[in-house]
Amino acid sequence: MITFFSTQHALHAPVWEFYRGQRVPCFESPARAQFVHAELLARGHAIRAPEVDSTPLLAQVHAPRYLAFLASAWAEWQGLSGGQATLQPFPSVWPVRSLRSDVEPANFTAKLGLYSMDNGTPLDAGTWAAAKEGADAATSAVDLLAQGQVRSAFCATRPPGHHAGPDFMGGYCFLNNAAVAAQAFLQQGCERVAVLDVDYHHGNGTQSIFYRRSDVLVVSLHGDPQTEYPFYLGHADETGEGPGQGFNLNLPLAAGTPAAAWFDALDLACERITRFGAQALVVSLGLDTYAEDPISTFALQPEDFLRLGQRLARLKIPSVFVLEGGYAAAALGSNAVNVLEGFEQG
Ligand code: OKP
Ligand code: ZN
Repeated sequence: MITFFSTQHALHAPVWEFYRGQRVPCFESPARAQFVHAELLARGHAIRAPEVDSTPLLAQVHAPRYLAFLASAWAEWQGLSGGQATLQPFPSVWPVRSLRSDVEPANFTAKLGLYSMDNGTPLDAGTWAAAKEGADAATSAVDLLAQGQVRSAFCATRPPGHHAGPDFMGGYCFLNNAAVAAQAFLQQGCERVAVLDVDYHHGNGTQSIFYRRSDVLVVSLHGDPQTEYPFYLGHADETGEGPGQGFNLNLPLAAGTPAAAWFDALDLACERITRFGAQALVVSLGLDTYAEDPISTFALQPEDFLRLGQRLARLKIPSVFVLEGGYAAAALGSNAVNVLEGFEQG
């Protein structure tokens, strides 16, 4: 499969996050993309650098003031941190219910809270550059498919994107690459695009971006938000709103769900995508459904990722895969490439 990768991902390398009351090394690390890159090379897949600028599409997916904040956040943080490169900004205050989020404060910490859904998504000096490269990869992949030579492509990028909403970051995500890809397909003339999110965590950002629209169907299989991140979205009764009514499908599964039940849900997801008549598919490819994932509870084995790819191939829709989660880093490459090769086997 033709894949997109850039070493710029490594410019986003925050050192630690909070986990159960402790400072722990970031689960979402540069090593993840390195393992994927190595496996793509080893198994003979073509690797290209992203070359198409996603700026116009980003403006359709994210709010201007959020993009402006992200692009300048590190420079602004330097004023508060005294330029100490090891200090990471974390939000400490949020505009919850009854507080105003329509006015952007001048204070940096206040802005950081306004544009964050959690304190688990540290910004780094190169966050903007790395995230922008991921959005450029998504745009490049769709452009490649639009040229008509190939019917699938994969973006081996990080940080992930599916938790990033119209105007907020969260869950290790800053720019919503899957939404950028969907928007790019529309721009190329598709009338109906499906996003299928198979990451362990509900893609709340993608859902929110398209919640009131019928041109992009969003379908997600994920750990039940009653117990799993992102907790505040991803329930089965979220079906879309206004013109988007009926164009959002959530298939939450209890923590610990075995692989057989996961594949049953995948069938339901695929049937909905077929009934929608999607002309293009964006797959938010999280591999944290793997049994050995350190922060997730599903039970997929390496061979199940081949089977996932094979099932998606049966949809017979031009498909762009974008990398989301997956934190058993050493197995991430082989699990991801298994999906791609399963897809190519059809
Ligand atoms: C991102 B993706 C608190 C730990 C919570 C949030 C999980 C984000 C998963 N520091 N982490 O969907 O794989
Ligand atoms: Zn995830």
